[in-house]
Amino acid sequence: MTDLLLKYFRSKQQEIESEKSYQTQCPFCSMQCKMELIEQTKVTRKKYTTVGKDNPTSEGRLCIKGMNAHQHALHSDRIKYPLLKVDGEFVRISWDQALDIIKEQFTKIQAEDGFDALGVYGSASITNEEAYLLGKFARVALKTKYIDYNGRLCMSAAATAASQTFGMDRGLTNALTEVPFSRVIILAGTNIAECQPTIMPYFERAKENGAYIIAIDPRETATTKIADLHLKVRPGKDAALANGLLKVIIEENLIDEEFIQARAEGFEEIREYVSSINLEDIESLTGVPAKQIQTAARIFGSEESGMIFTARGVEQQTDGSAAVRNFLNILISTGKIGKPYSGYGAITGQGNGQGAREHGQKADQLPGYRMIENEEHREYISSVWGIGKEDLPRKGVSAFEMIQKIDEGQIKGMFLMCSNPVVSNPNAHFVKQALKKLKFLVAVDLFESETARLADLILPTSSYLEDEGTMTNLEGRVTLREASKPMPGEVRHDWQIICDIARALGKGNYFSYSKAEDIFNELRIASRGGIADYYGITYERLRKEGGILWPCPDLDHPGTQRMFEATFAHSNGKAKMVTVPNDPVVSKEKTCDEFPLYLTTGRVMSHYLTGVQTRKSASLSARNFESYLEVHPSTAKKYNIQDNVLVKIDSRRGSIVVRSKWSDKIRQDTVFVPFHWADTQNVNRLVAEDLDPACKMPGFKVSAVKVSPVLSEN
Ligand SMILES: Nc1nc2c(c(=O)[nH]1)N[C@H]1C(S)=C(S)[C@@H](COP(=O)(O)OP(=O)(O)OC[C@H]3O[C@@H](n4cnc5c(=O)[nH]c(N)nc54)[C@H](O)[C@@H]3O)O[C@H]1N2
Ligand SMILES: Nc1nc2c(c(=O)[nH]1)N[C@H]1C(S)=C(S)[C@@H](COP(=O)(O)OP(=O)(O)OC[C@H]3O[C@@H](n4cnc5c(=O)[nH]c(N)nc54)[C@H](O)[C@@H]3O)O[C@H]1N2
Ligand code: SF4
Ligand SMILES: [Mo]
Repeated sequence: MTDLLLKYFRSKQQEIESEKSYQTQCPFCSMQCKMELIEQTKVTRKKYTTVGKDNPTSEGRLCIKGMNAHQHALHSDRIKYPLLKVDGEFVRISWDQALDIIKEQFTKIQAEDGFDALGVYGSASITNEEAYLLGKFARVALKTKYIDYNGRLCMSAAATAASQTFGMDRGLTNALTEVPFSRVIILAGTNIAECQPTIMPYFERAKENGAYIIAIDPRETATTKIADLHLKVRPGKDAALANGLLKVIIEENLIDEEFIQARAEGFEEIREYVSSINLEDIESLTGVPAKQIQTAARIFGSEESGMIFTARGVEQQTDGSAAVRNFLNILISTGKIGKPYSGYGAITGQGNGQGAREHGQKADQLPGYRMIENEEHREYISSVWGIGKEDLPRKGVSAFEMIQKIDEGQIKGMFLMCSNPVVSNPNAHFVKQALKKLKFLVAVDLFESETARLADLILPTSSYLEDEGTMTNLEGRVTLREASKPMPGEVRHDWQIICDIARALGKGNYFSYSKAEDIFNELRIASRGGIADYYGITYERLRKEGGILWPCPDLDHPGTQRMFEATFAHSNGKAKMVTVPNDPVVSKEKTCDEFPLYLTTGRVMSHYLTGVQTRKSASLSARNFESYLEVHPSTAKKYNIQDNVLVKIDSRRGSIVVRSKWSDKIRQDTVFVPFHWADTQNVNRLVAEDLDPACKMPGFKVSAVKVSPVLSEN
């Protein structure tokens, strides 16, 4: 038998004619798991296997998305040549033709309507080098103030909150290795088990070590399962819930008076505010029993170390940044920051969600987390770029506001790189109509996404297997994504495309790089002395050390494991606490007789964002091939909705049709729909366009809707 097996394996091995392997990192979430794609060429076909590689963050683990990422990258639908829309159909053209057309159209639009008639829409799924270059491209090559990116819909609330409270924003204040030793952990509006699956062992180890875990989510999820206490909050009520927790902590004297005195300001106003509210009101606002609020507050207040993590459940709200600040108030009141096993984490979303928010893709930002309206910052960056300070545009507007400017006719042309706003922005009908008004839209993508389909010109770009560059993961650890697979067809890297267009526009001398590392070396200088200082990080060090946590100001700096040990980043060194009202400044949509249910939106394990990539993967889409409505059985019965039938969901903006999925894990006043599908299943057709005034985050997590069966029984 053993001989037979040996013979069998040997014959199998002989079938393999050659084997190649490619080192890379997963193109999806912020864990940036390192992995290797093994390509075996057999007589008749190629076989691909992805394996995890050891590294300080994911420790060699991979989730199902990483394992199957090659399925989209190798898919026959990849765009391989520039495509021009002629009479409504895309036709193949050469790069020279594409660049000529861009030059002609961009020049014409700007000649007629000024530099700011062009907008740039970027992404946090591109490398640091590309994010940096796109910001420079908008300001130096196009001279427009209008640039923003999809991270606005993702990390902007947490980033604003951390910047306002701490004086700077690095997603996790501590390395993940501290999590297993923390005594109490709050997971607020985060579904790490499905969204960053390879992070879970850190929390499981914490639990084994006796940590008490508190989850805050309107639904029971794979993440809330690991919690000792689940606060099943009503959507959008996190700020009020945090006030309830603060009230108990302050009134039961579980605060760290010494820490507050030495390290923070604004505490007394909070003490005063919470003494004016009562727990019963918080209970009726949030739907969380007062007893549970007391238990959570007492445990969090009395343990010696503790951490709070937030993600989009808390943040994608019209008061998202304020709600996060209220959780930071809890952390500071109890002195649980800047110490071992204590700290804050905004669980970053996209692969380069951290790095791409630091180096100038944001409307008001310059590289190294510098600000475009700060005169010293303008001076420094214009000298790095070799332009006059007065030639550097001023600040523009946020991602969704750019869409509004398109609708109003102020922005006439757009350069879109690595995003699918028709599916990802709120009020999807409006977004589609607005984009159709553009005189000229260029989309750079791997595929003909729903938005690329609206473009006049699509430029084909390289995937994670082909495009080398750095990515900064959720810890703030800068990593080098090796990539060596040859590009298919006439595909070019995002950074090459930016340089090619700059050259066509006569700005080539500012964009003469021969490889990603050249751009990184310029970024190091541009970020030097800034908040997000990458100066001490080099490709050589990244290869040797496997990743470095910023800030890293010089070549022998080891990187920063834990933030705020001695001071916060405000000029007086103190954290700024702020009173957060129960009711937000921009009121959220309320349920009413016509729209009696709260709709909240989010993700499933097997799909990624607007699904353009994961819907191409057979293994992933087989797990969830269509969208669904998660609804409590008693709610479903009330509205005559059977399990597993088509349901129409209406809001004030529009309607969609998805399949019902009964679940007693969700609140009875709430329904949930994931956002990975397009067209008639695009949940953003239902979502309102109100923005958080501080950070311009849309309120993706609360809409008022009604549900009805598509086919009634009789
Ligand atoms: N599988 C998968 N993984 C991903 C992604 C993906 O698309 N698919 N996307 C990546 C990106 S870019 C991001 S930003 C992250 C997102 O990661 P998460 O923020 O963890 O994901 P979401 O599912 O959007 O929302 C998290 C949880 O918030 C809950 N929630 C909804 N409304 C509220 C509320 O009002 N309050 C509270 N407390 N909770 C609420 C939802 O029920 C959900 O369980 O994931 C990253 N990882
Ligand atoms: N209702 C609702 N809406 C949401 C959210 C929610 O929770 N609920 N979450 C929001 C969040 S957190 C996010 S991050 C946004 C994301 O929103 P989007 O940015 O619109 O989502 P993606 O699906 O990542 O779009 C990326 C596009 O770029 C392409 N692409 C992939 N890799 C590359 C590359 O390397 N280069 C280039 N040029 N193209 C590439 C992909 O094929 C795809 O078409 O959605 C937001 N929208
Ligand atoms: S999706 Fe995230 S957790 Fe899963 S393999 Fe990719 S980077 Fe790792
Ligand atoms: Mo995101």
